[in-house]
Amino acid sequence: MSARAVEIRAAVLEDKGAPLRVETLLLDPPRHDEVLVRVAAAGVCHSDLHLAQGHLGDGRWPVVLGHEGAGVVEAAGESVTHVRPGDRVAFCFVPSCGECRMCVAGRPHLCEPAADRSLAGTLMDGTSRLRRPDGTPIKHFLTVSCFAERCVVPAAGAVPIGDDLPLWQAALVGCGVVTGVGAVRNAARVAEGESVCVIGCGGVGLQVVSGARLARAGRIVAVDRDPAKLALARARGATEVLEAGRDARAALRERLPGGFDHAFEVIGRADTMRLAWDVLRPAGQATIVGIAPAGVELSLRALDLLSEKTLRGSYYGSADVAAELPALVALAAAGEIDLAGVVSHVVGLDEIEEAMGRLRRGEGARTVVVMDSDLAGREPQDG
Ligand code: COD
Ligand code: ZN
Ligand code: ZN
Repeated sequence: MSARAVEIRAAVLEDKGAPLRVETLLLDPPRHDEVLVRVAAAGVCHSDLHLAQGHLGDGRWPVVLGHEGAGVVEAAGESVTHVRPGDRVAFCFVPSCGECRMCVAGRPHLCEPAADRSLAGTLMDGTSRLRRPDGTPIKHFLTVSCFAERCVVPAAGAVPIGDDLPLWQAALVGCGVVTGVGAVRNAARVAEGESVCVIGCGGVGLQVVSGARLARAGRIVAVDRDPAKLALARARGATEVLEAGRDARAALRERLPGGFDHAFEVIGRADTMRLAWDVLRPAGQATIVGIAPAGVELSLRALDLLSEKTLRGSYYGSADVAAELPALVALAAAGEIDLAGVVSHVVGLDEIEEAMGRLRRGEGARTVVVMDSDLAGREPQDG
C-alpha cells in the first residue's frame, strides 16, 4: 500500500449555494480500517443537492459531495479482511460500528457514531483524508465523497458486489435502490395484493415503485408533477399514474375511496407528507422517505389517530445495508430491478454542476457521472 498522499480530481462545494468546482486535491492513504477505492461511477442524488443548498445544516463545507457510487479497491488497511485490491465494491454511506445502541438493536443503518461522523464531515476516527495542496482541510460527505477519481472510505463503507452488474449501474444501488426498495420491504413491509401510493417518482421514488412490484402489491398508483417520471414509473410496474396538481387528494380518494394500505412520500415536502397521510385507509401506514429541509414542520389532524394509522420515517432502506446490497445487485443483474432505464444522463466529472442544475430544476432522471469509463463499462455521452 502506498504510504503517500495521491493527487485526485474531485468536485468541491466551497460554500452553501456555490457551484461544484472540479479541483486537484490530495487524498491521504487509507488508515488500518479503511479502503482506498478507484471510483468507476457515481450517481447524483437529491441529497447531494440538499446539502449544497444548505438544507442539511450549516458548516458542512468545503466538501467533496457524492454518496452513491461504485469502484474497484486499490488498497486496504491492515485490519481490513472482507475486501482485497481488485475487488469491485459499491459504497454504503452508513459504515456501522456494530457496537452502539442502534447497531446492537439490529438497526445498523441508524448507527450513532456513523451519524455523528457524517455530520462532522469526517471518517470514523474523526479526521479527514482530503485536503487542498495548500493544506486546507476538505470534508467528506456521508463518509463517501465519491465525486472524485478516488476516495478513502471506512471498511464497512465498501461492500463487495461481484462481477455481474456493470459498475455504471452498480453505482446506483448504494443509495437509490437500497433506500427505495428497502422502504417497501423493511419499513412498510408491503404484502401481496396491498394497495400502494408512491408520491414522488425521482431516482429514489422509482425504486419504491420497483420494490412495490417485487412485493407483488396490488394497485400501485404513482404520483408526480412531471409526466416523464410517470412514464418511467409505469414502465417499472405502476398500475396507474396521477399528475400531481392542486386536487391530488381528491383525485386519489376518487381512485380508491376506501384509502390506500400504504403511501410513500419520496420528495421531502410537508404538503406531500400530509397527502401521504390523508390518502390512507384506517390502520394504513405512511412511510416517509424524503427529507424536508431543517426546520420544516408537519401537522396532522389529531382526530385521525383514532383510525390507528401509522406515520413512520425510513432512512436508508431501514436495513442492514451491507447485508442486503449484494442481493439487490443480484436482482438488478437479473433484470428484476431496472437501473439503466432510470438513468437519463451519463456525463464526465467536469459536467457535474450541470447535473446538479438539472436536479434543481427537476429535469431528467438520474445522472451517472463516469470517472473511469473502462471500469464503469460506459463512456460519458455528449449533451
Ligand atoms: N408533487 C409531486 N411531485 C413532486 C413535487 C410535488 N410537489 N415536487 C417534486 N416532485 C417530484 C419531482 O418531479 C421528482 O420526480 C421527484 O419529486 C423528486 O425526485 P428527485 O430525483 O429530484 O430526487 P431523488 O429521488 O434523488 O431524492 C429525493 C429524496 C427526497 C428521496 C432524497 O433527497 C431523500 O430525501 N432521500 C431519503 C433520505 C435519505 O436516505 N438520505 C440519505 C441519502 S439520499
Ligand atoms: Zn442519496
Ligand atoms: Zn453503531
